[in-house]
Amino acid sequence: MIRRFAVASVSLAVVLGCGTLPAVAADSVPAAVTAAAPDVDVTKVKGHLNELSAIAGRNGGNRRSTGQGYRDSVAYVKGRLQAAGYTVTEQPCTSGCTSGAGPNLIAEWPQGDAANVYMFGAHLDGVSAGPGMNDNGSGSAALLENALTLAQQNPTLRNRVRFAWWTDEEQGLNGSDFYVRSLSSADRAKIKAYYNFDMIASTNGGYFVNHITSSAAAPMKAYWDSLGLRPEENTEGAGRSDDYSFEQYGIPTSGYAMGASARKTSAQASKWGGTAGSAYDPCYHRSCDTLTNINTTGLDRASDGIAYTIWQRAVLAETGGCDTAGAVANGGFESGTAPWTGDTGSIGARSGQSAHTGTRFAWLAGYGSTRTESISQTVTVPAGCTRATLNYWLRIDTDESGSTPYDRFTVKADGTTLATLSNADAGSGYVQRSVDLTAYAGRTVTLAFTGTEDSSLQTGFVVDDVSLQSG
Ligand code: DTR
Ligand code: ZN
Ligand code: ZN
Repeated sequence: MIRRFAVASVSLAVVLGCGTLPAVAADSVPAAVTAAAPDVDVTKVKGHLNELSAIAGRNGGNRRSTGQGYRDSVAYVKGRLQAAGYTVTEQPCTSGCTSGAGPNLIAEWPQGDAANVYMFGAHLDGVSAGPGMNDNGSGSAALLENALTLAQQNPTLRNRVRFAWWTDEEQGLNGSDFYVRSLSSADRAKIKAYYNFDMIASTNGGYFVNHITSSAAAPMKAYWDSLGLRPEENTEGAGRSDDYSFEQYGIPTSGYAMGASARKTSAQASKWGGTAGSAYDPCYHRSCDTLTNINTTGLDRASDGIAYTIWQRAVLAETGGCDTAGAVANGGFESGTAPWTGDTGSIGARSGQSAHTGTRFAWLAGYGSTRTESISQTVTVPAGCTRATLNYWLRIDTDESGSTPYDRFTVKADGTTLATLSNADAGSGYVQRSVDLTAYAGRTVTLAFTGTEDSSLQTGFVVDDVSLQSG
C-alpha cells in the first residue's frame, strides 16, 4: 500500500562513543558509579540555615529579593563556594525581575563534559513575612552543602554539574526565567536536566518528586524508594517553582519538595506519619517560617538524595558494569519522538500498521516510490559489557514479489552497516531481530535505522521495541 506522500527518509543511527570518558545520553541512567554517593551531613546543612536565619534577623526579619537580607544571603553562599574552589558568577537580573532584586548566583564545578550539564537549583529569596527557613532556606542550604561535598570529594566526573541559587522566585519565578531566557540555544541544549529544591523540610510534609515517572526523576525517586518512603508526584508545586522556567524551554526537570499550604490526606498520614487534614507546612509564607519550622529528618533525606542524583548523573561510570537499562531511550516510540532524530515523522501511531507493544512505532518507507527514511539516536554501550546485543522488532510488508531485494532496511552504528534486510524478508508479522554491539563496549555511537525504496511497489519497514541487552 502507499501510505502517505512526500517528505524525506528515515534512518536509525545509534552512536557508540569512543575514546575517553563516554558521555551518557541525556535520559540514560549510568550503569554504575565509581564510588557510592556520600552522605551529606545534615548538621552542616542546618549550619547554613542558622546563618540564613541570622541574616534575616539582621535585616528586618526577611530575605526578600529586593532587600539587604537577600544580598547578604548571596554573599554568604558565594563566600562558602569560593572558599571551596568554585568560580561563582553573580548574574544581575536585568529584565523581568522586580525592581531592585538582587542577582542569581551560579557556580559550576569545572570538571566533566561541558556539553552535558546537569543543573541543580533552589530559590534563595524569601517572602517579606518571615525569614523563609523552609521556603526556601531548606533547598538553598541543602544545595550549598551538596556543592561543598562535591568539591571536597572531587570525584572524576564524566558530566558537568552546575548549581544555581535564584533571585525573585516569590514574585513569579523571575530569576530562573531570566537565566534560561538569556542562554543561547546552544547553551540551553547542553543542559540535560534541571533539578529543583523548594521547601524540602516541611514539618508536616510528604515526600514529593517533580515529574516522578520521568527519566530525569529516576535517581531522585530511586533514592527515596530505597529508604522505603514511597514518594508521590508533586502536584501541589507543579508550575509553581523554578523548574517551570526550564520546562518552558523543553529541558527535562525533576526535584524534591515536602509541600506547602495543601493539606495532608489521611492516606498520606498513614504512610508518612504527621497530621491528616493539616497543611504540609503550617508556616508557609508566614513569620513563623523560622528555624523551628524545619523537619530535620526530611531535610537529611532530601540532601542525601541530591547527592545520590549528582553521583548518578555525573560521576564517572565504573568499568565492569554492564547495565544496559535505558541505553536506548524511547525504544518503544511511546513517548514522543525524542531522542530520535532524522525522519521523526515516521514515528507515531498510524492506521495501516500496528505496534509490537503499546500504540506507537516507527514506519520507515512504504511509499512505492524512490525514497529513503532514517531515524537515529546516540547510544552508549557500557564499558563493562563482555557482550551487548541490540534487539528490535521489525515487520516488513511488501508489494514486491520474489527473492530479489529491491527495497532495503539497514541498521548502522556510526555509519557502519551491521544488518541489511529487504522485501525478500517480508512476512506476516513482527519478527525479533538483533545486532551484536559487543565491539562498541565503552563507546557512544550513533545508531541508525534506515528504509530505502526503489521507484515502484512499496515495502514498509515497521520498527518497535528497540533495546540494548547485556549478553
Ligand atoms: N514555589 C513555592 C510555591 C509552592 C507551592 N506549593 C509548593 C509545593 C512544593 C514546593 C513549592 C511549592 C514558593 O516558593 O512559595
Ligand atoms: Zn519556594
Ligand atoms: Zn514561597
